[in-house]
Amino acid sequence: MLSKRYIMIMALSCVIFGANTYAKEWHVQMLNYGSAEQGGMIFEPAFIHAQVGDTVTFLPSHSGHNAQSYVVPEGSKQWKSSLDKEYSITLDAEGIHLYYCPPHLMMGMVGMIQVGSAKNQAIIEKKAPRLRSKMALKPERMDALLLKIR
Ligand SMILES: [Cu+2]
Repeated sequence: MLSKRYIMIMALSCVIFGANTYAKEWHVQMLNYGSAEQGGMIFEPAFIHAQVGDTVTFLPSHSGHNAQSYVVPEGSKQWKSSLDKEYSITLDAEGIHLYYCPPHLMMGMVGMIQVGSAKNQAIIEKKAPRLRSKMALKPERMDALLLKIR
């Protein structure tokens, strides 16, 4: 038999730790250059598979960048960070966020956050080509992101 005291402690632990046990904090660096293979002007990591309740924080590791949503999951609001400022979003709906760095879209600076299941994949695939057409350099980065959707 479990003692009442033990049960009480377990119940309290659930209250204190339960809600946040599985919420994860992700960090995306905004960089002027990555590895030789990645090239310049990148979000690192560029693709994240997160869950509802997780937080993603964009870090201005190098200056001159910001992040702005292009497509968000149904039920989520469009978002935009300020230049050179740390910025966090809490992922509140399942689906995919496709985002970019406005100053460096032309140089292929795009990223993707999949939250849970890829509910809006069809919309993403319909709208991605338009963003891709503005990527004068490294447009293949968009193709690579689309292939990572699960
Ligand atoms: Cu940038």
